[in-house]
Amino acid sequence: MTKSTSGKSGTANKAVLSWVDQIAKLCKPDRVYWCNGSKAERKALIAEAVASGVLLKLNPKKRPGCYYHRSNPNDVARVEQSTFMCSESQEEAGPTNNWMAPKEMYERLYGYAAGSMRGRTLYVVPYLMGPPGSPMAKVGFELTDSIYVALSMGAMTRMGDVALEELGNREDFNRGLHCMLDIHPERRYISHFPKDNAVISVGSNYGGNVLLGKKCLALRIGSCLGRQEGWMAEHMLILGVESPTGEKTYVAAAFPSACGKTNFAMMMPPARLKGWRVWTIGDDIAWMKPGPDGRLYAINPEAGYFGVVPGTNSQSNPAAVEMISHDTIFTNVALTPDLDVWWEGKDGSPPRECLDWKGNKWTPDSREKAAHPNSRFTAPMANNPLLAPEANDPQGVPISAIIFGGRRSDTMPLVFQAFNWGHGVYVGATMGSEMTAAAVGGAGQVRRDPMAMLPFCGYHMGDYLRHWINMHKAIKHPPRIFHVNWFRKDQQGAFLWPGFGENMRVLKWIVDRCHARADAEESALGWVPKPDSLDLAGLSNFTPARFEQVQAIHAEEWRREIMMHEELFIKLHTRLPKELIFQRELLLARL
Ligand code: GTP
Ligand code: SPV
Ligand code: MN
Repeated sequence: MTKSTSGKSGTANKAVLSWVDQIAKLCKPDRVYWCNGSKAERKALIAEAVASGVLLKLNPKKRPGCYYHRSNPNDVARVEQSTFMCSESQEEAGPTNNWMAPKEMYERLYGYAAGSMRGRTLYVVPYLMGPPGSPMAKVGFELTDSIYVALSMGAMTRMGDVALEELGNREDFNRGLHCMLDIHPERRYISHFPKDNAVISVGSNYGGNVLLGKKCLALRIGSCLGRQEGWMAEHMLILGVESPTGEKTYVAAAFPSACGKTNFAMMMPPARLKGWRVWTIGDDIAWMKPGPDGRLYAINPEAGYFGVVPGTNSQSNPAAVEMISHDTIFTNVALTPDLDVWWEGKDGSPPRECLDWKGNKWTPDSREKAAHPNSRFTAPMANNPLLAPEANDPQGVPISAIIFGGRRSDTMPLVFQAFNWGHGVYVGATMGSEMTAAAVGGAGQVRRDPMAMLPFCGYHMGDYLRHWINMHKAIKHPPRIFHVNWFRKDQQGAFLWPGFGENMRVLKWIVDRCHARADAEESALGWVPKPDSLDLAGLSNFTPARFEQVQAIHAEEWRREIMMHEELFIKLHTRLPKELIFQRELLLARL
């Protein structure tokens, strides 16, 4: 029943069929193509994308199975000002989301969608978020006129018949519609309708705006579902740490966009920490639910990585270098004359000449960057040499530690541990980070980004923080909570901490803390490693003075920091859990 062939529907699910029919009548495509997710189909779709110029085949000797894509230069990142939560009331969406009444938004977007696929193909993309058979998995459909989106969804999710099989005749699927229109910022809307489990995205063809399983379903709609159903949808990587004795400890970490999740999840530890290994379960999103044993279990709903390219090299992320050496789609990097790709921070020296991400001639003297700072790779997780087999475990993995971390040049030390869950929620809730190229506008400015979810929480942020506090009661053995900052700088503007693989030293302390075998001392912020409880041997130039500098807590910086906590709290005041105000008082007293 669920075997589709040559673009025909492979489902008898009436709710699906009638909705697809309704959208096709609205958008009026010349052709409706149902994706089945087979290898043969992928090959055929790629050939079609190459023929129409959407993809360029890269040099098969240098990058077998790889393709190059350029997005419209006005469409290179998520756009938060065009992202809307169309809840029943504005109060539900809260002060951190844009809101429009659902009826009004439907009218506007159906207006744009009407007839917009004339002369085009509508791809019906069924997809499954989560391992097949997982009680936490969810099915979505993306109806899109973008072959780039159909192909990307094929790498990022479990796409095709597998999703139809999982859904059967149920009606609880996410209804996603994506219309490219003319890729104009004025007609760009990424709109979510939590009551209908629906998403409509128009006017973009870039990443998080249009791969509707990712930020739209797995986080914005997912966070709404999680609150109702007693689980958590988080902007977190998931990794497994293997110790020299073979013990495995699972860790989830929330860092804001372009702040190091993919790198941390694929970390290669330094030789010094012999026998310690990291395995990837997910690099961007975690769905977490209390299990029968009282621990918090996490799955990665995705099946691929849409990762930041610049800075990827054999020092920073050797596993990613290997992963993207084949069967990868590159978006907005530079193109070399021999049909390979280049980006700032790649191994080796820059090409003498190439085409930049816009297609203009570029030389090392050019003032602009060759690759867009938010250029990305799209690769299936199966190609990650560090993939943990548990990434396909329907039950997920039990989380021992949750780590929060922002990008902060000052104020925040390298690492500290929260005293308890309530304090940890405060640490996550008040997290600040410098904005990055992953979203349009504001790069470099510090803003509050609670749990790295500011752009992704689908309802009132105050209620979200309440949900975090409530979850404690549902988890008998809650994960320990930590905060890290890889980005603190010295007076000269250089990073104090070497980062990347060396982050294993911090992760080891975190894991050892979870197993009650690492020392710590109390500070105003929380538990911090004693100078000798963090293994720093073999780190060149990392003197004890440097360690003190990276861990320092400066009173005047913290006075400013707490004022910034206050700004967020004032914004959320009508629904801010009182527990957080209490935590703030405790912090003030400790400082
Ligand atoms: P999204 O996919 O946008 O959610 O981002 P992400 O959190 O997965 O970020 P990613 O790992 O791709 O890192 C983004 C940028 O941070 C890259 O340019 C990295 O080079 C840089 N970065 C990652 N880890 C470290 C680190 O430990 N130290 C320093 N200095 N930079 C890092
Ligand atoms: C992010 O911005 O957090 C990303 C990239 O992971 S995107 O898919 O564009 O949202
Ligand atoms: Mn992300």
